[in-house]
Amino acid sequence: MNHLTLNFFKEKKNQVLLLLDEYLFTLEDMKSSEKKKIEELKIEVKNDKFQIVVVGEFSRGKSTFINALLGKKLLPSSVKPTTAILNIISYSVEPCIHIYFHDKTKPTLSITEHEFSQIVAPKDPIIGDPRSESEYKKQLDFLRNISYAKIGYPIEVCKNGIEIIDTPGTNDLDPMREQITNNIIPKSDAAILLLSATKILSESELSFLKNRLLENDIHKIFIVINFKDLLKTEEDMKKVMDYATTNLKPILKEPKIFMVAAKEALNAKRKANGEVLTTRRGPIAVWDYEHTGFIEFETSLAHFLEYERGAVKLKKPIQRSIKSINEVINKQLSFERSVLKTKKEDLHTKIDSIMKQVEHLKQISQRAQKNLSFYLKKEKYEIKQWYEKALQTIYTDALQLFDDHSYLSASELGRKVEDFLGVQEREIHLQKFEQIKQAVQKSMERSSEEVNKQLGQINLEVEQLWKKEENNDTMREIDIFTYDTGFDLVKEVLDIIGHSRNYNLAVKLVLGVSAVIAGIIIGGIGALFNWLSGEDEKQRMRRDLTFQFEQKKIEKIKALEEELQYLLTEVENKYKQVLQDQISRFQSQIRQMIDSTKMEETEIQTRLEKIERWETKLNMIKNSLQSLYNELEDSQKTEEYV
Ligand SMILES: Nc1nc2c(ncn2[C@@H]2O[C@H](COP(=O)(O)OP(=O)(O)O)[C@@H](O)[C@H]2O)c(=O)[nH]1
Ligand SMILES: [Mg+2]
Repeated sequence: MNHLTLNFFKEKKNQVLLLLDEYLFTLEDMKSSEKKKIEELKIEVKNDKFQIVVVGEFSRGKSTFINALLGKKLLPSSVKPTTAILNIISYSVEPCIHIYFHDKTKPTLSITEHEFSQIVAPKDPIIGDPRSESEYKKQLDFLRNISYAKIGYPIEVCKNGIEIIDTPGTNDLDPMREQITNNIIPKSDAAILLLSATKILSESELSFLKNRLLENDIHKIFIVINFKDLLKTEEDMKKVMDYATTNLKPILKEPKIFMVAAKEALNAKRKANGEVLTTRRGPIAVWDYEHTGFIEFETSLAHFLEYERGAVKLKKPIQRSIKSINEVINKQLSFERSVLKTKKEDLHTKIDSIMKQVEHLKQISQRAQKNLSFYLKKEKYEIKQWYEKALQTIYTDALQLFDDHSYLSASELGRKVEDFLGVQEREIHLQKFEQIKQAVQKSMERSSEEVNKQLGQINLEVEQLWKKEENNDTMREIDIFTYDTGFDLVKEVLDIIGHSRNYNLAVKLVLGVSAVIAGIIIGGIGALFNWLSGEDEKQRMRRDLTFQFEQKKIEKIKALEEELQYLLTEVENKYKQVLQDQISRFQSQIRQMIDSTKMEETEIQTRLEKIERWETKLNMIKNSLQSLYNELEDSQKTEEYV
């Protein structure tokens, strides 16, 4: 029983991989330097993962729901709210659980399933018993140091590269909310929001949807109403569905809403897998899987992942391969052909001139790199300053709002501040991305002027070889002039960074995981120690809030620093790489020209025939990639009408 399959996507992915192999084979034959790039692209296509994130408030059945998806009771679930941590579940032949700590110098900890359940749900303290209370506090301290847990298990569902992220439950004013909406949901492929059929759409949940999810790609959000089994009649179910639809429509336009009984789905799958389900009172009556609502949900999710995500994800590498083939045909092959057809005395003059130009390019490239490094450092400092100020402003305003409305009840006050923060934090987050983007672009532009000019100059010299040939062979070379030979260094680097797997990973790690956890602790621990103090509620709330903001600011600035550090180093590296690639391309062109001056007429003829064959082959691969691309695009279009 494996409902969640991604067959269409897998098939297309394999076809792309086969075509890339063919392309690589030809590049190998040509001894082209393009090979490295395509090998990296292949790894990227192979390793692509689907991340599904499950979010919701406490006790909505998140852990049970994930267990049901997996068909195995892997995550502990509990009747009372537990202090959860972020869990990342993925496929592994051998079951394993690893705990990662905030402190990166601390080694990861490998633990058993039993130890895991004890960590995630520490036993309640006996209030008044100092030993028990201190034991409890020690356990919470341990939890506080955990960044996230990685759970590997041989689960069918995850075999297709699916990763499931279990997030801690959040309420109003929980800093975790911001992390989930700004960092986890945008980077996941699908987000599942769990609601309860018996407490359908609380104020807090509506506020979460309205204020936090606004800017997200709402297509990928699945609304799942759990606890279907607690509704007695079909009529009740319809009422709950209607209520949810009416309230969600203004926010999500066309929400995908499902109603499930996660606990029953889990039991049905466990039974089907051969597990014997009993309690002390005897065997458990298990629902038919068909009645749990899971089939509808899993089918829709798989469909979405296949057509919308899978197709989108594959289209990018296909486009890049086509671009690469075009470049090889237009730059490498056509170049060599024109060199072979140029008169030898003309070639000698050309070689001298281009060699000098490339020497100059090397010198100014060094200078450009130094300048870039300098400008980026300056920008980094300025972004940090801006960010700190912006955070301070919203937190001050939030406290002011709190004071201005202190006549409200504690819960109304909480909502008021949460609604305000939801919008403001989102805004700053988006501004931050824009600022970083602009800083990178500005710094590169400022340092690239001279280099770009020189690159254009050399390109022009090389191009003149073709221009000369144009007179003899107009038909063949016409392609080159419709093809843009102009090269923009800044655009090229930005393009590479945008595709760089390392960069995506870094952002995922830095923003997605470490920053996230900063949030839970503050919110979670504060809430858990409520029973220790008998202070006036609002006073304590204000103090908690002030403390939370201070901590949040520190953590967020630290996260920004890490993110910038990683990103800016990546920018410098890629910049250097692109420049070097350009220089080596010119150098190999010079070599080709020198070689050509030494060739006999018959050799030249043989070589020209080879070039012809390669070109035909590359065009064939390109056409196949293009039709795959069209097929993917069509699959997305038809999906809209399903
Ligand atoms: N009756 C019923 N109980 C459920 C269902 N799903 C979860 N539960 C129970 O609800 C409680 C909270 O579930 P849990 O998965 O720990 O929620 P989480 O805090 O959101 O992770 C547990 O006692 C579960 O057994 C369901 O579909 N039906
Ligand atoms: Mg849970």
